[in-house]
Amino acid sequence: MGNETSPKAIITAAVTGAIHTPTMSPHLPITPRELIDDIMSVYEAGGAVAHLHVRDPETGQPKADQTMFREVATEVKRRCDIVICATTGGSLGDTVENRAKVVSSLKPELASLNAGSMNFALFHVVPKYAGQWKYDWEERYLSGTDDFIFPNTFYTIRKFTELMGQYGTKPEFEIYDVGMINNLAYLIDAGHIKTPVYLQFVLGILGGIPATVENLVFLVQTARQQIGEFQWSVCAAGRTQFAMTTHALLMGGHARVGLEDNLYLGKGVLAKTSGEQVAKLKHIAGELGVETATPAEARQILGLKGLDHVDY
Ligand code: KMH
Ligand code: ZN
Repeated sequence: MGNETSPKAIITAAVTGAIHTPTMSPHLPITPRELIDDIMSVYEAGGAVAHLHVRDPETGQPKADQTMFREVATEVKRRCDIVICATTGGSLGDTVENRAKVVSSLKPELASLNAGSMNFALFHVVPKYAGQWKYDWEERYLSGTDDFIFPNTFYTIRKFTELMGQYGTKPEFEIYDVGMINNLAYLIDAGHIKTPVYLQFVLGILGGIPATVENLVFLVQTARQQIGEFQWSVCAAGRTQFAMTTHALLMGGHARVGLEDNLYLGKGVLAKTSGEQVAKLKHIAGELGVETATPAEARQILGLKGLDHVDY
């Protein structure tokens, strides 16, 4: 299903995101230096793509700061050829305009493009950390999501698509629920989105589709019926990360790990780096007889413009 043209699996790692907060793990990368080190751990473990958010280095709060995006991307490019997938999801509550800036600024090879609106909910984790918060923004940020819509309207998706088209940035469409496939199918039919598309199925976010094998099969089948040929990857929240990414590998998909999605390496064991999770998944892939892609092979599979054409 899907990915018939790709014999190798792309391992992506999302190194920090905008979901977890500093209280939850001392290993969550915050500063540009920590982000660079974490991306290098991903590269050294065999990851081909690093999905990048940045944070306020003082407080750890997610913040789409263009200087920090540039600092991290430039240093990573100096050290290795990993593909950088810049976030346009940004931080919860950020404006669409601010979220888009990284595309015109870095002109990255790949950027996330969220395929629909949803109540992106994190409030349910708050009780677990009661009385332990390191920073006062954390509890407020997470609690506020019980009344928060992550806005990605048809208009917004079209605008992001046009912007990425202008700079040759390939969209990685984030699909949090099955209706978002319908959104993309409509926009493809209407001529707004070019094919072949690259889909990232994001499972297990509260407000989105639960992380089950049945749902993963359902998502891939629905996309096949609605869209036809496409490349796809899977990431999953928390403890479902390795079960879902392993299933993706078995189904011929690509897979994403990283501390944005899950802070743990196994039950009760915090991952020290995103690279540790990449190494674990690469080992699983090896056991399953699935070869993993180098950054150069990932560029070929996804049809990326190459590092000579970015602006960092
Ligand atoms: N910022 C989160 C709401 C993305 O990177 O495009 C979702 C997110 C998606 O992290
Ligand atoms: Zn992200």
